[in-house]
Amino acid sequence: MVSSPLGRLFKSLSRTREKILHAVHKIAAGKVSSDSIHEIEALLLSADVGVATTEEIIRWLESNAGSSSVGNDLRSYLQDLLKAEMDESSSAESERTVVFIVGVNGTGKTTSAAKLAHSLKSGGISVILVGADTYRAAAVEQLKQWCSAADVPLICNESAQDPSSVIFDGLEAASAREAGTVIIDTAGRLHTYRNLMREVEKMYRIASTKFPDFSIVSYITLDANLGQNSLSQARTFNEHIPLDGVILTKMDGTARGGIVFPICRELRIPVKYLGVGETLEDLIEFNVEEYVASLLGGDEG
Ligand SMILES: Nc1nc2c(ncn2[C@@H]2O[C@H](COP(=O)(O)OP(=O)(O)OP(=O)(O)O)[C@@H](O)[C@H]2O)c(=O)[nH]1
Ligand SMILES: [Mg+2]
Repeated sequence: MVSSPLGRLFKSLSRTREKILHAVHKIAAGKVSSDSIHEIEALLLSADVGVATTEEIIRWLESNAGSSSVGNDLRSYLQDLLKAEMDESSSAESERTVVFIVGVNGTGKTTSAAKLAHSLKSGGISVILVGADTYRAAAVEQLKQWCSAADVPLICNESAQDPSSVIFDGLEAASAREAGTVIIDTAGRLHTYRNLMREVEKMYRIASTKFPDFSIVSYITLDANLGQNSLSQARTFNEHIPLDGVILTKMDGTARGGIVFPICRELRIPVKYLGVGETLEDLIEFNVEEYVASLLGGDEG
């Protein structure tokens, strides 16, 4: 059983790593033909590293081909590419924070909300979950089960129609209880449905205008298996509410774990967490060094 977070990350990235390492070994051998460049390009693209980053990596590999330290140098190079875009200053969840979890249907919002609640609680922060998915009857039941597993209080209203009213009630209750972090699970919505996107705006507005004591953080869940499609989801959500970060879910088992590069470098939204499974423990705080090490076959944690 792989138990440490780094071990789980390493395991999750195994299929992506296979592709990247195959590419690196080709170029490290020092024989750069146009055929091998095409092959490397195809490998990087199929790992969803994105066109722009693939081109940059190829240029870098060409000028470093044959070097005995190409593996280590590539590690620093990839770390620098990502670090340039990571917003180190934006703090994660602290006291009096509202965390909005938004995203397209089935991308892992509810599961991630529960995992995050569990992780914050384990770190000593008092957490309340608010179930603002008023569309599906089963949504509250799903959240109830998670909250009971994580031993976190849940505020919901099974008869409510308007998610903003649930959020209002939830934040009022949280204010009274002096809860530290309030995590809001929202309904899945297609980014192309304008009415649903306006509803997100309204929810965000309620929290920001009526509850100024809370700072707001909003995260979008993106399913790593959706590859480049997820970029347009995040772009559109970001036009409606300011996104502070990405929770990249279902990293376990995907061969497209390179998607972190276009998310950070093209969207310029930092990846904050990685979902690596279906249990409460399967959420990893994103860290550039650990991610790149796992991608290139560094030490298994
Ligand atoms: N393997 C794996 N499965 C995940 C992960 N995150 C979520 N899932 C699974 O994905 C499915 C959908 O997850 P939910 O959390 O219900 O997704 P959602 O975004 O809340 O869905 P809607 O509310 O219907 O929009 C469930 O079967 C989860 O167990 C992950 O990191 N890894
Ligand atoms: Mg849900």
